[in-house]
Amino acid sequence: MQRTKTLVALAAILSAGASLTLGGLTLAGEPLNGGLARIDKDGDGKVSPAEWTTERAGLFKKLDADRDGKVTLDEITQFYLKAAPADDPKTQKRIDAVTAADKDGNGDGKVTLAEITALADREFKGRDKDGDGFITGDDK
Ligand SMILES: [Ca+2]
Ligand SMILES: [Ca+2]
Ligand SMILES: [Ca+2]
Repeated sequence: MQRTKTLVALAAILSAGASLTLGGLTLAGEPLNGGLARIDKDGDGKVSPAEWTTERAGLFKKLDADRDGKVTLDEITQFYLKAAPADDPKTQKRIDAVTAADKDGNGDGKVTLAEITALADREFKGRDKDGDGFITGDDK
């Protein structure tokens, strides 16, 4: 009977979404939030550096409306205004996030794929709080 009780308790812990580590093997961690789950293409519950960079490169392509390989503030603004109005605080945050790539690059007012990739690298390292090389729900 003791064994049955233990299994019931284990099932309760797992269904609560808690992280349970047995001998270094993590059975279940915090799930990824919506935005990160979308980036997690292979669905393993972790965002790898490759998945992160691929997402950023995909965003760059969408932003570069005239496909000249550079994203201007105008292109960024037009893109995000389709998602939310100008007075939505999210709009300015999204615009700032992309223009930060230019400030970290050569500051010519245009963002290149190289600049956005370099920024993505640093963002990834900043979000991988426990430094295990992946962004997971446990990185808070
Ligand atoms: Ca993944
Ligand atoms: Ca462009
Ligand atoms: Ca991590």
